[in-house]
Amino acid sequence: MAGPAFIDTLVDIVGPTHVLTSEDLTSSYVRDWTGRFVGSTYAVVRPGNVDEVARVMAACETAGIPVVPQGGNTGLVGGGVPRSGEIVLSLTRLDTIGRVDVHARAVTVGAGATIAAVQHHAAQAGLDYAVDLASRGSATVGGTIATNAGGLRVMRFGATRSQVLGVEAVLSDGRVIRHLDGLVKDNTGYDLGGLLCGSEGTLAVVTAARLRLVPQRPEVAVALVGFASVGSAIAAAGEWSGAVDGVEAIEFMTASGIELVGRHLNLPPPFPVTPPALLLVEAAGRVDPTAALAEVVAGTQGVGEVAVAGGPADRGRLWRYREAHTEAINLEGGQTTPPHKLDVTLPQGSLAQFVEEVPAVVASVAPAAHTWLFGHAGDGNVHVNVTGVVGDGDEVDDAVLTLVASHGGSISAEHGIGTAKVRWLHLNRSATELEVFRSLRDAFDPSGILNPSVLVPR
Ligand code: 2HG
Ligand code: ZN
Repeated sequence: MAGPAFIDTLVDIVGPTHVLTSEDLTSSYVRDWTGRFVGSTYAVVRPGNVDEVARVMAACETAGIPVVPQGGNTGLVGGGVPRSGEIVLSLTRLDTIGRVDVHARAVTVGAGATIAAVQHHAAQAGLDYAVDLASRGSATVGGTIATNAGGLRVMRFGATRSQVLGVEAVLSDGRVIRHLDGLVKDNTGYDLGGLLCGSEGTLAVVTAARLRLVPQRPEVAVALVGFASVGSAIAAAGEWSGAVDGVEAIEFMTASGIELVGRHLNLPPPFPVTPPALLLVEAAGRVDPTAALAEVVAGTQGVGEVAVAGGPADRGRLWRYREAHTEAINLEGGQTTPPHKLDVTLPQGSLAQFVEEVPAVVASVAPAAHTWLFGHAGDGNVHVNVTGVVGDGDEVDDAVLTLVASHGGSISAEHGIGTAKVRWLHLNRSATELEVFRSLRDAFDPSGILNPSVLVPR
């Protein structure tokens, strides 16, 4: 374990103001956003460049001290907080953003740059970064690479892995791998950048990335559409994926979620009577998609009330119902019972049945709990959030994830495994796959100091 001499070593590398040891300074780094995953640390280290990251890692390896790399600490599966007293390596100071290469449509950015900052920078050059998520103001490029974050536009542009053209990363012994040329065609062996996407800080510490940018889509249409039943909403999501040009997001909500958001965040209901199920759909392109979207919506079975956004502010108003779900659910859970977040994907054909079944399955093991359902219907991705869970609530996770697996779904659509889902990874990954995972960890990090508690724990 780290001692005063080791702290001095860290101070020599990054300077005294960037080694935090007192509890009041480290508290926001040891606790996740929901308050469900809380740990402790001897020190938070905040290097300012890749050389400092390399020296910190070399020092940790020599001393045998485990490290949890951390970006904006917006993760939801307990993968970025020190659950077993590890040192926290915060990458937020590596926030440089390079010049946009307009012809190649790419930019090189530091791991600590936020998604909002990258989007803003790209916009100055008439481009956009395709990954978007409600936590855009805090989530960092490094963290979203480590978790292969998905977000709101996966159906059009893919998740983070599809945007990464190359990475710079520090290995556990301090050596640096750097492949940032970002050539469109580059068939020179293993795609290490692709492998680091979703590796959850277990293989190397991402310090920079070359990111693909996409053209801006200046004409945007957003509609909030009510349905009489969950089944008809899910069926419509499947239909619209292929039928609406430039569709970027089809988001699912229920009446209880809308009511919750209204109650905690003081939003007026979107319709006089909130329908049982709702889809928020966004399409964008060079040509105004409003008329085409309205036509497809009007021709869809089961559609009730429809609100079409009248301009950018109105689009924000409609999106707020969806984006505020996470915050409202946390407020509902309160400090003492933070929600269980089960981020899962189902095959499109099973999605409606799963959504109908899951509240009763949760109630069968936790009668006092409440199940909230929302998510990215266009990707088959439902966020099953459960509040009012007493104790560790493993029986809730077990019931939901077993149901997911029985439908041929994935126990983690976009948040990762972290420490929260380690016990259930076998539902999706064979023993042989897990052996290969362990061999990869050993190859990248033979001393076993990188994020030891997550994914396939050391
Ligand atoms: C979202 O889609 C995020 O808003 C968070 O993935 C989901 O709070 C959640 O469970
Ligand atoms: Zn999501």
